[in-house]
Amino acid sequence: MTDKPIFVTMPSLAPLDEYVELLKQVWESGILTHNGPLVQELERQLCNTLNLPHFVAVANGTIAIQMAIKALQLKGEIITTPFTWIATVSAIQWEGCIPVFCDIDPQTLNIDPAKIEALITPDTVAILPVHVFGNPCDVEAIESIAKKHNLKVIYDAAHAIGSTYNGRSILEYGDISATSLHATKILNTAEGGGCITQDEQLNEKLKRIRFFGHNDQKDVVEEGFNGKLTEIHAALGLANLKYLHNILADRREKYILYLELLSNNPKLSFQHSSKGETNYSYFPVIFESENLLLKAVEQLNAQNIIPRRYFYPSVNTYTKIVEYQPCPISVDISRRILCLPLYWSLSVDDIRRIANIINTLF
Ligand code: T4K
Repeated sequence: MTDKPIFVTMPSLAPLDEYVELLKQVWESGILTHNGPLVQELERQLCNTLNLPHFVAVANGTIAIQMAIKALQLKGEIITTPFTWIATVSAIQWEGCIPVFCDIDPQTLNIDPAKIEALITPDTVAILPVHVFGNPCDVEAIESIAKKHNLKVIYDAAHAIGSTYNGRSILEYGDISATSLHATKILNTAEGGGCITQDEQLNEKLKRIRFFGHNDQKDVVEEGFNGKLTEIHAALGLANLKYLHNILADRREKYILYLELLSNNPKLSFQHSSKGETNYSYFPVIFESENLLLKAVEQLNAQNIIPRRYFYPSVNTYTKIVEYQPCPISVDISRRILCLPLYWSLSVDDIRRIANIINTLF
């Protein structure tokens, strides 16, 4: 047993002195927020690193989804996945839209494109899939359905910085992608997020929505709110961004090691990627039954190892806030899936130990 708990994740943090060096600029300028120089620099560097045309940095990933819905002026039904964090669905509802749940593909754990069309009604305005655990959705199939039915596409790319599709950042796809820079994500600003679009005018609109609907002259030209990221958060993002490639490579190695250690276990199965390349941001394991999962959690917890049941329960069953709609695959998977610890400072020995605890259970 370890003294310190091993959590499902730990933030990747740059050396403190590199962060402090950036903070000195904030102390010197006195600019703490309102699209200051460090926010702009973070946006520029994210565009360069990920080869994106634009990046609008915002306060968190949830507000990024809300801003995307607002910018596209959506009112009506939005087809989304129930296998997600509650934020995907609460953002839809906060923007006055209705979530319609489409079941998932049991292999990729993403929305199943083959099930989308049956859910389209005259009130459908958009599709909002999630690149679950960084695994890219089948963006081509989704785009062709959207084109055929004249629907907008917003990707919840909260997990997906560093994931690619056809060699391009997955954040380039859809009318808008919304990502998260939360402490638990591959790249973090403690709290933070971003909206990404290819469309110049939409990009300008997103910037206005982030800042109360102000234009450059501070006139209020449309409905907006406060979605700003602070300079303190942007400084952390800039410090951490230098290490993004190392972190991605490290996750990939650790993910592959887990797979090697666990893939012969007949009681377990794993997320499959479709066409794109994941960023390996989580290591989800699907157990043969919920009972086995609960046993694994008990054994791991006894050793001070704290995995997490992402995503459980399936969001279509949150009947206090959504109308129940059946999605049997998502409900089944959500009961049997567990994310094992995976982060920069996790040692290879700990991964071997965790895999060993699981393998010796059965
Ligand atoms: N869409 C999707 C698909 C999402 O998954 C999320 C968020 C969003 C949208 C919305 O993005 P944000 O608005 O959050 O930017 C975490 C995160 O709060 C949340 O960002 C994330 N998804 C979700 C999947 O997980 P919890 O409840 O698991 O956090 P917590 O506090 O239990 O942390 C997990 C482990 O991480 C802890 O055991 C220890 C470690 N940790 C956590 C924090 C916050 C640290 O070491 N340091 C920290 O500061 O929610």
